[in-house]
Amino acid sequence: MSKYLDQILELLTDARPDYISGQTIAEQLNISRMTVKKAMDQLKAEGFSIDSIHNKGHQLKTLPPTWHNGILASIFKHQSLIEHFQTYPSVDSTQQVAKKAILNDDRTMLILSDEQTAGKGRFKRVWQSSKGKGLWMSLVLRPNIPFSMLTTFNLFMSLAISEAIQSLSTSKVEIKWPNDIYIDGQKVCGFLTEMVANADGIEAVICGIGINLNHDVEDFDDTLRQTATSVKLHYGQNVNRYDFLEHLMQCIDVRYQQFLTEPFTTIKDEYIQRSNIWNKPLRFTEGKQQFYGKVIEIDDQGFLLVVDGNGDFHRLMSADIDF
Ligand code: BTX
Repeated sequence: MSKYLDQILELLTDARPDYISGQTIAEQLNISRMTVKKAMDQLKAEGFSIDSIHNKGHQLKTLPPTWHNGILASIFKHQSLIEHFQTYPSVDSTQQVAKKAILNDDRTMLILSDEQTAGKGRFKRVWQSSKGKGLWMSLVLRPNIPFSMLTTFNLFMSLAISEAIQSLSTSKVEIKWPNDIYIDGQKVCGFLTEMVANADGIEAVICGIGINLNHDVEDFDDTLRQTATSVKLHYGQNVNRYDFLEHLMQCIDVRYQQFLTEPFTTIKDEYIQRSNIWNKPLRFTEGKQQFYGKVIEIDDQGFLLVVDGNGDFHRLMSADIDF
């Protein structure tokens, strides 16, 4: 097992769509050409689509349908949001992996897995995360902000995620306050934000994002078939997960910088345009309390103002909404 696979994958990805010679790889990594050849054979044996031509070198023809640190390192070389990546074929939950990872590491991070065996939704619900079909990731950010500012974090994130999905979807992508993204009345993405704090303030914000990317209808189990959808179903073809992730992270970076420097009012109109909760009767569940009502507005702090059937007003920071 070569220990240079990640570095070689990074160089191959850097060179795309061109070829890179075995000699250049050997020189850059300070290893022998025989070591390069062995690593290349191993990558091919693992299923990577690599074209090798004598006197020309090696070319990574297509990006694989699985996550690899070396490819991510190449793609994210010039961004500053994420300092560290971890990728896995399978984990229980990327949120759990992230929580363990930050115990002895204070960098910003991205944790990605091809599959989650115990993906978490909010309130201990299950998030179905079938192998190779979606983007199951946890983003660890380190905002140096007071606790009170966090109330609007999800609003900025939901705009970023919906914009990334909209770039591929032929139908309108909508935000269902506070944590879901919908297309044509079906859920394509759910995300949740958890905070780790100490006496001095916020240590980390861990944002877990689940996006159904390449599911066909039959990939959802019976419980979700009516209510869930995927990006592919509104794009008409398979989504390249690396390209999508790259674009998503650009959208997140833009909205995150805005979150750090500007008030919610800056994006309030855009947020309202994208939301699917207006002018309809809705059922709200907040803890054990449940009531029917209509949304009046989102206030400048990102709270939802709702009037119920009795004419009573509610100011909600988080709730489950059913149409
Ligand atoms: P939520 O509690 O709002 O949504 C969970 C509900 O959504 C479930 O009860 C089910 O009805 C439905 N659901 C479950 N899986 C899917 C799916 N794949 N597509 C559409 N609907 C579904 C939303 O929670 C927050 C989900 C965050 C998931 C990410 S994935 C990466 C990270 N790691 C982890 O364990 N969770 C987060």
